Amino acid sequence: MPTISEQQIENYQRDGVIVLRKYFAQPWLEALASGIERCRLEPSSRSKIYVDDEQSRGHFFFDARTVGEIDEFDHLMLASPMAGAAGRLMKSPYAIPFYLTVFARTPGTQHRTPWHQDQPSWSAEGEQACSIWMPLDAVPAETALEFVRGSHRWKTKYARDPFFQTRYVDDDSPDLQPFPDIEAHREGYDIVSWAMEPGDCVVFHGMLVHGGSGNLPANLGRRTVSVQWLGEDARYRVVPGGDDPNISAEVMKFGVKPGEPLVSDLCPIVWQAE
Ligand SMILES: O=C(O)CCC(=O)C(=O)O
Repeated sequence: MPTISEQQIENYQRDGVIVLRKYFAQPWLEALASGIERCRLEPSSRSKIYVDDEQSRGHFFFDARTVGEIDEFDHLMLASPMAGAAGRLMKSPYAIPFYLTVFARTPGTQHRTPWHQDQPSWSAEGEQACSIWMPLDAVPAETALEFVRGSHRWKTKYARDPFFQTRYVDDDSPDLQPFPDIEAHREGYDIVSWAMEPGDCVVFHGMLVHGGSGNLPANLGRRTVSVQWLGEDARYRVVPGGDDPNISAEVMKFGVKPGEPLVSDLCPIVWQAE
């Protein structure tokens, strides 16, 4: 299993994001490509077509899958070196997978994912929460997913762009602030991103502001999986207006109650610190 150094842990804790180079070998990439194919053929009720305009702006498919739905995704969540990276970087004694998202764009798709934070829409609260974003295609710098370094410590939860599921937009929680216009004031933010190769991945905190990953050239598509990981301090919460994607319904089927750890057959402990 690839190792995670103390320096990498410190960098992740400080910046809220870190790139891991050559973390996954080729067989993982091939299996995930076939998992994405299967997912596209049999999308779940959580799937979305964000863009469908082959002629000009391309096609952009999204889905979210839990453990027990697609074998190739289960293998990544339950038996890959991803869990160890998540647990070590979150400084948690254990890591549990929450769910996996698929972002698949056809060559030439321009549409960027809007700037957002993930965790305000998750039915899991806690500091030990991260996503690991793993592209199966090369990521040239000008098409990269971008991150506002250190924004996981902002302590502000922002409302989301209507691009995302409308149920969440209806959330009238008083603590959600209007999202700042980062695109119009990019120079005011510490924005970082990385050109990547298949096998690399980026780990980022659940509260880190991020967006992008569009602007694709005509000869390059983008298939990505992003796994959401939780640690020891994570607790199940009911999001007013509904979580996005809707994982809450599944969590409740496994008997987890609000305020409890999410550890269950849906979110099993797959890595523990020695
Ligand atoms: O790949 C993308 O377009 C967005 C990824 C993302 O927002 C995530 O993984 O949380």
